[in-house]
Amino acid sequence: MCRRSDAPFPLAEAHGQQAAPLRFLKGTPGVLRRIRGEALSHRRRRRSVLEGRRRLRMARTTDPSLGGGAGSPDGCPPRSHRVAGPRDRSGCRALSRHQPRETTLKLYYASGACSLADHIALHAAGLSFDHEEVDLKAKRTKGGVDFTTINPKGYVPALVLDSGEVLSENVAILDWIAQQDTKLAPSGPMGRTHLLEALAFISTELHKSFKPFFAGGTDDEKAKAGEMIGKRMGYMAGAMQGDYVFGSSVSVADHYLFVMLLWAKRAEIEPPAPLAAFRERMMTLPAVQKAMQHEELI
Ligand SMILES: N[C@@H](CCC(=O)N[C@@H](CS)C(=O)NCC(=O)O)C(=O)O
Repeated sequence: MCRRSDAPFPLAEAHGQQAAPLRFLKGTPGVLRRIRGEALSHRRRRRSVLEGRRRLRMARTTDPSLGGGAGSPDGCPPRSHRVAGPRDRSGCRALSRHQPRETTLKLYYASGACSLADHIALHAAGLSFDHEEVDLKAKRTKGGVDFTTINPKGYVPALVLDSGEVLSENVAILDWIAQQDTKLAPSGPMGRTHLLEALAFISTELHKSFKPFFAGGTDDEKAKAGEMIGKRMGYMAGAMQGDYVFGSSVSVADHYLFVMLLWAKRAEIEPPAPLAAFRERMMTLPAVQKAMQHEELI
């Protein structure tokens, strides 16, 4: 007859199953193997959950901008910001709704790089965020962290979301920001699609064409690239629907295009007149001023 062993079988009990003594399973190796296999996979799953929690707590402990550090020995946000109740996935108690939310949104950038577009967009969206400069040659953050542990691609921009998820690629980050503040995207049922169309053009046809200027291209390569950039800027100038890409209001596509125009100036490429005027207009926007001042560009 079945007889419960005194020895606990914690994994089964943790999953609400009856504790099954191994002794009882003697002589039924197939069943034993199956149950052991199941127990192992529970164990493995549990280990990976615990590892995820440990990593999030570690990040919070070492990086105050990720919601912890200061005065929180367990790596969670300060006690005063938490409420009683169940713990979240990282093992911390929930944040109180009556306390200011800890900012975990964080932009990794390099001064004057394409990440300036995201920097401007975050300000334009009125989001509260932290930022840290990255040394792109050494692949180290200002704080001395190996940047490839944050973005394995090793390039900026990288945006750490509140969830801890790391977003890379200008098109995705700018689209995400525009979803947080829909004023930064054109309206209408096709608005987002047209925004992605513009962002993809700026990313793949303009941004990438600058490579010879930043990656030690020859004079010939630079001349060819400059010609191509001029043509594509000509297209962009003709497609402008008003003062900005989509008419009278500024979108994240304008932020990205503006950075391309700053690069054009640096590379001594003369943009078409409407885009030169657009660059000056953009320079007056508070979000642009704030981001450029922070990056010590003005
Ligand atoms: N595909 C990426 C490219 C980003 C990119 O080109 N980043 C440059 C700065 S503008 C960078 O970090 N370069 C350093 C490297 O690639 O090592 C995107 O569109 O976001």
